[in-house]
Amino acid sequence: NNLISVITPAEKNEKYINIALESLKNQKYTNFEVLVLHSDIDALKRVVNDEYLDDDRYRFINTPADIYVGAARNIGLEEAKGDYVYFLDSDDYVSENILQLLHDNIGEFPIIRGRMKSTDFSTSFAIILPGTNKIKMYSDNRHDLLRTESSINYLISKKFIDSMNLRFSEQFKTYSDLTFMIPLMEEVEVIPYSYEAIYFRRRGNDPINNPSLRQSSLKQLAPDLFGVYNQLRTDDLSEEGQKYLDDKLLNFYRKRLVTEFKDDTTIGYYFAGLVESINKIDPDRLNNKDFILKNDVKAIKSNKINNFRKLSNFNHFLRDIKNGITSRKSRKELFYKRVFNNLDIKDNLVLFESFQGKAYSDSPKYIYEYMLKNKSNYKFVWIMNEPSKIPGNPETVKRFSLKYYYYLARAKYIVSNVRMPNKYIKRNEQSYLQTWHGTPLKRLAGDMDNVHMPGTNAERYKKNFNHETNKWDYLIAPNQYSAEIFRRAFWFNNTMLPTGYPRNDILTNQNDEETISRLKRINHIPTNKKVILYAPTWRDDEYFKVGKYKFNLKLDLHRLKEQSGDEYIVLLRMHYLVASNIDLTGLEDFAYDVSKYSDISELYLMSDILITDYSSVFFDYANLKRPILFFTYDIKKYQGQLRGFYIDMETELPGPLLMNNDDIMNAIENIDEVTKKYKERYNEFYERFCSWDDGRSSEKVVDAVFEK
Ligand code: C2G
Repeated sequence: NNLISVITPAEKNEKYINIALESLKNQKYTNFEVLVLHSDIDALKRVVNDEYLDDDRYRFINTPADIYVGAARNIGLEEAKGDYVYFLDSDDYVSENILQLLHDNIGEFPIIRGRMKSTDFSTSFAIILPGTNKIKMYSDNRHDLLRTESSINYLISKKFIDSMNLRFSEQFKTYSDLTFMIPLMEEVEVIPYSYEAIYFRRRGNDPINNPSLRQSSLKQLAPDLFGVYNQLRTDDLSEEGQKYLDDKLLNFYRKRLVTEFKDDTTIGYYFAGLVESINKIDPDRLNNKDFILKNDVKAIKSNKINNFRKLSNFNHFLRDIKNGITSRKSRKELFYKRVFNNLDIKDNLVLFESFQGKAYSDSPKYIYEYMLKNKSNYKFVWIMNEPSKIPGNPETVKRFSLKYYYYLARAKYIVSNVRMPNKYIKRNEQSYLQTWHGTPLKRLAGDMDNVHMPGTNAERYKKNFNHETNKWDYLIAPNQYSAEIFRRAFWFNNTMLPTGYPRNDILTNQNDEETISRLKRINHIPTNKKVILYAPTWRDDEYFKVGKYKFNLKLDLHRLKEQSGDEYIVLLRMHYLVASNIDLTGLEDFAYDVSKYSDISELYLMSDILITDYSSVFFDYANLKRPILFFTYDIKKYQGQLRGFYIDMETELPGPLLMNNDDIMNAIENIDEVTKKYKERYNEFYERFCSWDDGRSSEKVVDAVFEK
């Protein structure tokens, strides 16, 4: 019965340490010790659960500050008393049979590996179905196991390590695992791999504020990779080892550096290191590689940076042309990048967009209308996918049309309420005003732990988001609460405009009978009944396809008609991302689908009661001080799994949480009582979220952003 030493460096991952330790506590194989390493071990112990502090199998070891993970693992190796060592990172966790399986199957081999799984759940433990413990043997192809570039999830004989005097190189922040694993692989012929022994790697951390090593900047990764490569890539290395390293270097060049070199000013930083490493590559390795790569390698080897820079620019030009020939979409992008972006900026040109060109609405609309009246020296262009009547008859362009790209490149000002496409290249002379589209209730961007939207994952989502927010020069904050959240969740360091929302100006300035009945008249909404507006949000995990979400109507409209049809009519307003059509047969003259109605602010004005859920609409609606009901039938799932909220729905909302149709019917029947009951909370809510909306928001924003 052998002792296993689990070595767990815990620097910067304090948040997850208890989960890692719990996964060890539950192990079927109990003869282990855990070496937890941290540079401030007392601070770490304060967050570790008592049960581990009281159990002497867990050893907490202080390390010097400012050492890299390789050095911490070396300290672990010195201290380990086990017959085997096993590296577990403190932000990951393992299945409860992992030590047992690895131990049972290592036999006479010096090393064995388990399987890796990525997860972005913070605590869940996957249930592993019982099955044959399939073992696969890696021999000539053992370097394939290093696709993860990692030393985690191997059970390794301690004697074997000691006999080789094997340690991690300590000078590299990233890639140090290879300095341990490559020499080790030289000394073994076969590595068994267990399919059933599962190690969970956490995804979904914030790649901007708290990057994992793998997510380090290219400025860190590239020199480290060159250094590790140079150290290991000797002539006595086996053919497999040499091939692994050469391919790693070439792939890194192709996948990461080539993209970086689109901006040719970055080349200088990497060039010397690149030359040194590329010179060591076996020329035969290039035989089956493409022509462009071969040419690049030749140019790098000649060590003339100016020649290489020219070649790199030319290659990017060729790639753009090649893409431009193959599709109309890329042809437009080619014009955008290579032609329009080289034309002068037009200083008086403002490009507006609301909800990706789907509507003439939201704060961009109100900023525009203010400018139309007060700034005659500007030219305005609206991004509109469908023809639409807009005051002042501005030029409109369809999103992703050639003209769209033209204006995207030439407008001095960009005003939008949602993210621009990733390919938007922000020019230095441009001013980008992001109005955003709501006070956040659901966790946003950098604050999200999990991402359950289709077609992306937490890391990619956050990186893309950060790429976007870096382009924002101005961001509007509707209230102090949002300003604080936006700074953090959007990684936003530019000018925050504490002005309230331009889209809410109308709620202060035109909350009068005349406007309301005029709006009702032009929209053919009966004026003799009261109006209930139902405006729910979208669900990340219910969708037809990327960007097209489903909505399952849970509100019983037939029952509502039965009960309150004499007094009320209902306006149904789906979120702009929802693509479901709602069936309203039998509900004529009672329920109206206003999902296509451009401006929700006008719907607010027309309605007497709002029903919503986790949508930011209630923060705006509260400006009107009219009753709000929350139809939160799926709050558990929504709050727990999908997003998480910034405020406590139970105690901070200006109205009741209603879980079923009975509650809804009841609340509507007794709306005056509900209003009375929530009066005080409503006032507090109003103070906190609506007090910046003073009817002059558009004016303040325009004064701050545009030339006098
Ligand atoms: N909206 C609408 N109709 C709905 C829901 C929302 O017109 N049925 C509009 C409102 O202007 C609302 C905005 O879209 O303020 C944002 O909607 P949310 O439901 O809050 O959802 P989301 O688009 O995810 O934005 O910081 C805000 C958050 O990012 C929420």
